[in-house]
Amino acid sequence: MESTARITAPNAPVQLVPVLPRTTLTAMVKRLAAEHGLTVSAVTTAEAFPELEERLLAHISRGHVRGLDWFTPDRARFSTTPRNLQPSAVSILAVGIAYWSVDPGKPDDGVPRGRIARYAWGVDYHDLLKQRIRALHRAVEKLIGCPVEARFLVDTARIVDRAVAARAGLGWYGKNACLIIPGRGSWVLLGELLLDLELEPDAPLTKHCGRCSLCLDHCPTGAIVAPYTVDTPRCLSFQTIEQKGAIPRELRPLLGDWVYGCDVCQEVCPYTKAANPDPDPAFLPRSVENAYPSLRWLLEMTQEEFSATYRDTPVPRAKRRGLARNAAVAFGNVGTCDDVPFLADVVSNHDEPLVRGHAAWALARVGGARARRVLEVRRAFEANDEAREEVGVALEEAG
Ligand code: B12
Ligand code: SF4
Ligand code: SF4
Repeated sequence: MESTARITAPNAPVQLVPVLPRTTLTAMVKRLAAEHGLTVSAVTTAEAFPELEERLLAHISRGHVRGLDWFTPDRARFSTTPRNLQPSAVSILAVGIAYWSVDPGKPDDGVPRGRIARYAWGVDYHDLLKQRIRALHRAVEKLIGCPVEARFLVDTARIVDRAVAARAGLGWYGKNACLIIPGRGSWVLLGELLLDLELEPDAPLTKHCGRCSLCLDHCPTGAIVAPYTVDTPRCLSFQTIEQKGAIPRELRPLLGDWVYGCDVCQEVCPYTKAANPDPDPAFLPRSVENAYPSLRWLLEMTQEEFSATYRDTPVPRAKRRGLARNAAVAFGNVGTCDDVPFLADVVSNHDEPLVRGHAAWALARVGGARARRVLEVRRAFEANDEAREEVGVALEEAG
């Protein structure tokens, strides 16, 4: 149906706007989005998501978001009604930035190295998306010639980004719960622009995974407990980023070399594997430590080095302490008996008890009986209760 652009911003000058057919206006807004560095965009209405509310409440009651304290039933209900955020919203422009670029690969230099999830190699996508969305909003106002009331959202708990993008037809749900965007796979970060502007909604895509189950089969921890359902406490992304305390012992061997996030369920996906590279320089790692950091360096870095290396990237969310803890666990998985003296030093001297405790676990794993003497001494001298307990369990495991 051809209709005109409706501008209802409270202080909008009446009919300064050239009357544009809705489809034309929508095409112009999408073109502007692309010109402002937003790789993909699609439109849905600002109506509520009643089915999603049921899904979220069931997800919470089954314990699948345990550990995310903000993920409460109230928050879930709030997040399924976009007009709670902007009562005047008529349309939502779902946008995304593709971040798949060239993988420099883990250097083959004999240095034990960890692995950072791709989305965190370069600049923090929250800042980048917000900047680009804000610039797009200004461009839309300029196009129309009057103020447009809008709200910018990127990864807030106040709206479910994938659900909005799915209804807008930007992509479709994979069984790994990620939104798969045609031609880009799931290497796309999502955001929204709530607009007081009537745009032509797009239709949801009908595509699905078919019989494939590669992501469920390959998830290192079995966190994809059923198609489309990730059990957060088992997900390595949660454990390496959001977990502030100890990583559960049974998950530590499954962490492999991941020290920040995890990409396995995306890397094995045929649609994501076939993604077109989009070399947005913003997502390229500044140095090897931003993609494949040396585990030794992570365990020795000062706060200043941590801040300088990971400035403006998403990594500071884990804090120096969390990243070093993850490095200790990764050492337990990829280290060899040559690393025993280094790990013994970390167990004895790291300034963070959390890191000393996890290094004790790693030491027992790579050092076996050779680790016993160090661990016995540490059990006698460790002043922190939790670290001492870790040392005690590690001693039993050192055999
Ligand atoms: C909490 C959270 C997490 C948690 C929980 C993840 C989860 N799957 O629930 C943890 C910390 C584990 C996590 C991990 C990751 N996350 Co995260 N995370 C979020 C956050 C803040 C909320 C997600 C949420 O509400 N989850 C609850 C579940 C129930 O919702 P959902 O997975 O979005 O979608 C479900 C329902 O909507 C439902 N559903 C609704 N309608 C329909 C319709 C159909 C047909 C079907 C089948 C299903 C369905 O099914 C889905 C699966 O249960 C969003 C940002 C946001 N505000 O939305 C980012 C977000 C989902 N994360 C993102 C990313 C990149 C990641 C990681 C890849 C990071 C990494 N490399 O380590 C991993 C991927 C793990 C995975 N396989 O999901 C991106 C995803 C982009 C994309 N293309 O999908 C988002 C959207 C952030 C962003 N703005 O770009 N994340
Ligand atoms: S991010 Fe890693 S741990 Fe989490 S569901 Fe995907 S493969 Fe599993
Ligand atoms: S790996 Fe297979 S099942 Fe998993 S999201 Fe990709 S296509 Fe779907």
